[in-house]
Order: sequence, then structure tokens, then C-alpha cells
Amino acid sequence: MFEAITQNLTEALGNMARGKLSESNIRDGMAQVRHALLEADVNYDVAKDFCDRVTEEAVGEQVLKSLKPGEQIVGIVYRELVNLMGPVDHSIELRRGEMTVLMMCGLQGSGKTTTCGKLAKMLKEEGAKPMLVAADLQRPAAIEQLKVIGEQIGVPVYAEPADRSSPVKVCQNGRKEANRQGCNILILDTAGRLHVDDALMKELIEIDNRLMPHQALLVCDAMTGQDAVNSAKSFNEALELDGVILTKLDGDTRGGAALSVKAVTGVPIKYIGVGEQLDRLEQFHPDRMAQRILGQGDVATLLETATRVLDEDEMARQQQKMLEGKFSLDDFLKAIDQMKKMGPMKSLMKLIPGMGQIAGAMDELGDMDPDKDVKRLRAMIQSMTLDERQNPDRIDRSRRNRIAQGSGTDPAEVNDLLKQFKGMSGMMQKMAGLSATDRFREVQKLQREMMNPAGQMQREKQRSKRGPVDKDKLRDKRKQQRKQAKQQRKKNKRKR
Ligand SMILES: Nc1nc2c(ncn2[C@@H]2O[C@H](COP(=O)(O)OP(=O)(O)OP(=O)(O)O)[C@@H](O)[C@H]2O)c(=O)[nH]1
Ligand SMILES: [Mg+2]
Repeated sequence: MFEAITQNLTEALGNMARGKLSESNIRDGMAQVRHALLEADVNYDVAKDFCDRVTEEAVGEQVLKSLKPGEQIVGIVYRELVNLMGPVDHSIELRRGEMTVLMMCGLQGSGKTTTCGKLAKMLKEEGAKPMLVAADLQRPAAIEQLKVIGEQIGVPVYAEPADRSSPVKVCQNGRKEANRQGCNILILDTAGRLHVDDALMKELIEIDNRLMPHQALLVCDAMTGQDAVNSAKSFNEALELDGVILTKLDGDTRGGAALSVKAVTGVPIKYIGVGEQLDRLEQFHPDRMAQRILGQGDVATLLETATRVLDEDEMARQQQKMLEGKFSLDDFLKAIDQMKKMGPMKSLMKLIPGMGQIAGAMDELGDMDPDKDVKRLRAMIQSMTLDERQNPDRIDRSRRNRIAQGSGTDPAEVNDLLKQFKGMSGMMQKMAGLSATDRFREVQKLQREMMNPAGQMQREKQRSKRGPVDKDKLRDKRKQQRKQAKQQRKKNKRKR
């Protein structure tokens, strides 16, 4: 998400921080910032106003006279970014004995139906009892799509045959049914159109007038950039939106929509869609987004995802085993599987401060993919016997060759894995005997090492230079080596 803008902004701010700051080079630097924003498809007026505000604050005497003016400017940019996108109130009020109605609207294909499902799932997990209403009678398959989603998340769906009903009627009957079933949130999935047109607006305004939803939420596709912002403006004029849900932020979006929607329409982004699966919905936090855009990671989201998807008991069990020095390769495999639940490695890396740019560089290199590495690790461990996973010390040369062959890797890689694992286990055991402060220091050291994946990159480069492993050639080479070793042994014997 937003790699280009992050790179351009950090470059512009970095340049400012390095040189001696004066009013004129602040203005030059801010011109570069403006360029970065426009390139990310931020609305022209929004980018201009933003830079004017930051410049005004930055050329203030206090900033220039301060000890670290460069850092102060980053601080101002951060604060202004947060102001640009916020504030946001995520609350959805649930009143006893009253049905909360949420109306979702948006252009065709923006992700309304999927987002209805995601939101229903999120609300259900928070203890609410939602019901989905299939109010899109435009597209024949829409009703079926919502029913399938409802089934997946265990939420009831109210629908009527498209040819014998109208959107308003379905919504009204849906509310009755929801009352009957004791639900407390009604989510209306309305129809989309290719463009904002009168027929669509009329249909939505009618639902709005009759159902009087507590919140009208616009679903916007972030990939469409300024078009999304313009449609938000039109929808807001007709419906008075309460919030925007920006979808497809997991894709190759430049960030323009996320940065401009609030400033152009006055309506905040409340949620973001970060994947097709129904658990890929996050609350939108302007401060976290600003941190991500400035390349400072987003640890809060990382921790939230971890608490949501990781199996706490399993984690506690693994930690205990680590501290007791009983952590096996089998546990390592389980830990990898837990990590995978949190999403693709590359998107996780972008949430860790300082790792975002490394993940970006990997994207550029193309063939460097941490998820592929995880797959290789899995393949190697799965090619080991249970006994080998518990006692990696028993893995000798011939076993190593077998594992490499079974997993389509090469023996050097298996060796690397075993070495790394040994190092890790040793460290864990060492940590078990340390005080909390020393343990913290060790973790920091480990983090620093992780932040410098130079060794890893070099290995990747070598691997891609070597090309895929030619197993026959490798076997011949090993045979040759064994023969030479045998001859050497004979020679040594004769000497003795
Ligand atoms: N990658 C990604 N895909 C998404 C996201 N949200 C929705 N999609 C995909 O976008 C496509 C359209 O989603 P729908 O939910 O059918 O969109 P819609 O607005 O209901 O479409 P209409 O009913 O035809 O107007 C589907 O393939 C979804 O899987 C998201 O956050 N990320
Ligand atoms: Mg739909």
C-alpha cells in the first residue's frame, strides 16, 4: 500500500533534514512534497492547501531555531496528515429495543456486497445480531451472492424474488423479519451503477426516506483514485453520508483517495478493506495511516491483527517450550503456520517500522518474496521425519541430501535452516536465564539483525544467479565429492 508516496515523501523530508534549513530550502522541499502528493493522485487543491499549511508552520521562527528542525518538519507533516484524514468516530450505536439500520451504497463493483459481509462479521464478533438485506434487485446474481456470504459468516439474509418486489419493499420487510428474529442491526446491500445517475440516486433516496438509516456508508474502490473522491462528493450531496469505506487498499493503490476523501467531502473514512476475504476489514485510523505513509510502520495494527487471529493457547505453549529449551522444528512449523494466518509476509513487514522500504525493495526485485521463503521452509521441515524434527542434531549429510531432494531445495539451504534453528534455540535458552531488562536488550539485538537482511538478500541473489537446482548435476557432483573423500581417506591410511 502506498509504496511510491512513502518513498517520495521520505526522500523529500530526508533532503530537508540533511541540509541546513532556511526558509528558501523549506519552500523547495515542500514543493517536492507537493509533487509526491500529486503523483499519488491526491486532489490538486488538497495537496496545495496541505503544503501551504505545513510551510507556514515550518518557516515559523521556533522551528528554524530548534535543535533539530528537520525532525520538527516531519512532525508537522505527520500532524497535518492526521488532520487531513480525521477525526473519525467508528462507533455504531446499538440501542436496546431499537433496530440500527446501516445503508451501504456505492458504484458498481466497488465492493458493497463483500463489505456488507465483512461488516456483519465484525459486528457479530463484537456481540451484535446483524441481518443482511438483499436490496440489490438490479443484478440477477446479487441476491445469491449475498446469501452465500451470509451462510459463510452465519448471519441471516433477507431476500425476496427480484421480479416481484422493489428495493424499498425488501428493506421494509427485512426490518420486520429482523425484529421477528431478534436481530439488532440491519445492513442494506443496495444496487450499484456504473456512474452516478438519477435512477440510482432516486432509488437510494427513497430507501433513505423510508428506512431512515442511522448511518449511510459509501463504499469506494481505492483503485479508482480521484473518481472515487468525485463519486463520494455526488453521493454525499444526495444522501448526507456518515462515512466512507475504502476498499481494495491491499492492491496497487497510490493513496490519492485515502488522502483526499475527507478534505474534499468532509466525510471521514471509517473502515478500509484490505483483501477479498471476509475478515479483511479494518477500522481506519488517520494516525496509523499517517505513520504508514511516512514509512514509520504501524505496530498498533500489527498487534491488533495478532491478538485477533493468533491462537493464544498455542502461542503460550510454544513460548513455554522455547524457554524450557524444548522448542522443536515441529513447533517452528506451527509458529510459521500461525504467522501465515496474519496475512502475507510482505504486508506484515510493511507494518514494522523500518521494514516497509525493505518490503518495497523486494517488490521491485520481483523474485524476492518472503512468502516463497516461508513455503521453502515449510517444504524442508515437512520433508523431515518426526524424529528429525524433534532432534535436528541427528540430521547428517545423507539425511540432509534426502531432505533437500524431497523439498526441491538444495542441501546448503537445509544446512542454513538447521544452523539458524540451532542459533535460535540457543538464544531462547539463554534468554530464559536472563532478567527482563537483559531479555529486552537481546530482543532489540535480534530486531537489529532482522532489520539488516543483507545476508538473506545475498543468498537470494546467488540462488537466482544459479537458477533452479539441476538435481542430476548435483547428484554427480556429490558422487564425485564422495569419491575424492574416499581416495583421500585411503591415502591417509597408507601414510599411517
Ligand atoms: N482485493 C480486494 N478485493 C475486494 C475488496 N473488497 C471487494 N473486493 C472484490 O471486488 C469485487 C466486487 O465486489 P462486490 O462486493 O461484488 O462489489 P459490489 O459493489 O457489491 O458490486 P455490484 O453489486 O455489482 O455493484 C469482488 O471480486 C470482491 O472480491 C478488498 O478490500 N480487496
Ligand atoms: Mg453487490
